[in-house]
Amino acid sequence: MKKDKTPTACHLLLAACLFLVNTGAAENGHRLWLRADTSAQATVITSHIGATAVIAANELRKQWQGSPVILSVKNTLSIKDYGNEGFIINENSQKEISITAGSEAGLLYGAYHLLRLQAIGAAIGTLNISEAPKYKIRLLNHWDNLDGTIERGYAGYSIWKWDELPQTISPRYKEYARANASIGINGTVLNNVNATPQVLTSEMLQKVKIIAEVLRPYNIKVYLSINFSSPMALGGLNTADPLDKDVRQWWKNKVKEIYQLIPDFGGFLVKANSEGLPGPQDFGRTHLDGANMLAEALAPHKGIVMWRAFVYHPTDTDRAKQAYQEFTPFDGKFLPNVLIQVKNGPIDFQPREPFSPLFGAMQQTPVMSEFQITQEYLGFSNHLAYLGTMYKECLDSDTYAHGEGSSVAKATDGSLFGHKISAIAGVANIGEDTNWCGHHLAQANWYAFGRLAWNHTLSAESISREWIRQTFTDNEEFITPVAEMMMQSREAVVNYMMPMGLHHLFAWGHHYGPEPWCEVEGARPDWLPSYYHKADHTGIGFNRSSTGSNAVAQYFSPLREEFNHIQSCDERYLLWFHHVAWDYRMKSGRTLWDELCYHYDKGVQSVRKFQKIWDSMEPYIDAERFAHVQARLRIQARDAVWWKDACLLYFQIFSMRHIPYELERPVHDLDDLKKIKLNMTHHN
Ligand code: GCV
Repeated sequence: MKKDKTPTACHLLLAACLFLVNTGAAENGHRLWLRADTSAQATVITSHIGATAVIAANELRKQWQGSPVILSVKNTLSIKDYGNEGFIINENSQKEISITAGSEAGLLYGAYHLLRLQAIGAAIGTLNISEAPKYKIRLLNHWDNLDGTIERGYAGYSIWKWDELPQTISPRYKEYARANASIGINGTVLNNVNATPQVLTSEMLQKVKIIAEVLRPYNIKVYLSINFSSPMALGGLNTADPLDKDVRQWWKNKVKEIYQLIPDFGGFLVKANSEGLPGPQDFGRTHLDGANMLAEALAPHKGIVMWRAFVYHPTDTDRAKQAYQEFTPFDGKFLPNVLIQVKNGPIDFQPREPFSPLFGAMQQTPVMSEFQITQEYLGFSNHLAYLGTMYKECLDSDTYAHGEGSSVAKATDGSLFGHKISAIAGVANIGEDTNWCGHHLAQANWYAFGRLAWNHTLSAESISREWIRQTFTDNEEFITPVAEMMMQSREAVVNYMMPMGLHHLFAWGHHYGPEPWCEVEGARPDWLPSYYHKADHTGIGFNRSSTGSNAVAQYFSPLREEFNHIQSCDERYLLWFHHVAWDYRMKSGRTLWDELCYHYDKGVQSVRKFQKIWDSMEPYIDAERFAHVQARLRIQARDAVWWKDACLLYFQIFSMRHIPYELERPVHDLDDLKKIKLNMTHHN
């Protein structure tokens, strides 16, 4: 019989499917790194019926492709070593796998661990694993406002739909909880540290309660940022003085109300007397008085206070020294449920800063680090900047607090100073964009933060590789070059924005583009770039050595001396600590000016290289994500040239030297660049 050559609907469908396989199926990135096949039907045995154990079992049933798994919670001594959230995974001679933990939360993390091993092709050989988180509290900080906007958010509006709550529960909440649990995040601060008192109204708390209920089975507690003047704004009191008896009672009542609704509420995050926010100093009191008052209200419920050290006054002395000066005198005086939350660097999430000297200096108070996952100063969600390397750079920095080997990680995870509580926070880059983070590759920063919060000894590279493999493909032809590109990406941003310790060269009104020349009449000096770069005809950089502001003295020896001397100072921080002559000889043999030009140029060339790498990756992944990242890299390449030209042409006014002839020439005129005003509204 002659075959009919006319294509049927079936043929067309098949052709369409083959086309999609070849080119990569349409893909919007919504599934993050959680892409395992869910048709596994694994045998999972457990007698635990709590919601968290049920999630663990169901995740395994749907995704685990191997031997039967037995889940059990035990309180044996061997398990206690792994803390409440740790787990042990073993395989016996009958090829049964057991996940044993001290709590259902441990089972959940064990299940996700096993599934991750499977997803990255590492669930091989006889399994014999034990894990416990390095930090007890692993938090996201959302800078989400109650009106749905997000401060420094670049992935759309907030995922928290306060208008719809408590009646309507967005399916996103559960997806969010699952993604976080899969990387070990166990807490989230729902609202902006620039907090409105309204977050504590009874009506709002009913809404918070609903979110807490969705997150709870995933072992995620909710926390809130509070406004220090809430007793006045909400309670009608005429003061918020932390030593006032009525104020103290108001907070106790409010806390009680919260715990009646949310019995496992985590606690408060507080930004006080910082950037115009109210605080105890408004009433002649101290950070200590304020933090301890809240701690006292929360303690009976096992809640904590995370009091931020991001404080600085509008003076013309060195802003980098202020937090240390304000907080170290209170060391040892805070109540046991207070943690001091410190940004990774002494200023403010710049592309590169040395670690804050508060890490290591406050030894009798638990200090937690705050990292930015959102890229406020790193090109928003337009630029590729894999931050695993940046988090590691800070966590691995040696504070020398107890001699060599006193890393920031050890100074904050409780091990160096013997603290019972330990925490780490990351300012979320999550919004309602379909792909959650704006840039597909920015999902890696959320992932890397979670993985390092669980285990800060992991390498940034191994995290990037496991993330790529789960998110895109197991093809090494893709993983290796993309991982290399990610590993170099943050350094590239530092190079084209502010290399060698330069900082805060951002435009007024937003933190996206360059404006090293920015002068605003009447503005606080420490919100202006010239306060930081101090470029003049003799050189450039902020003298924080012993002949200058002496900020180096806030570090322990021998780091203090290392930073203090221009010859021994790590060149990555040179202009952070020194005002350096334009013809100073760098280790490369070049003059400072030439070296600066080389760094800016290198930043631009790196992004060009990323474009080439990415374009050659087209055959390996779906067309949609490929095109999206490609478009973002184009923006980044243009922005990198903008940054380079703006900074070099401007600093050239002072250096009066030419850009080395072998480097790319500027393509912009300084006067044109000075006219650029982006339409983004925000203070400084
Ligand atoms: C939440 C910087 C940011 C502000 C942010 C502040 C903070 O100044 O620009 O948007 O406010 O840090 O961390 O409190």
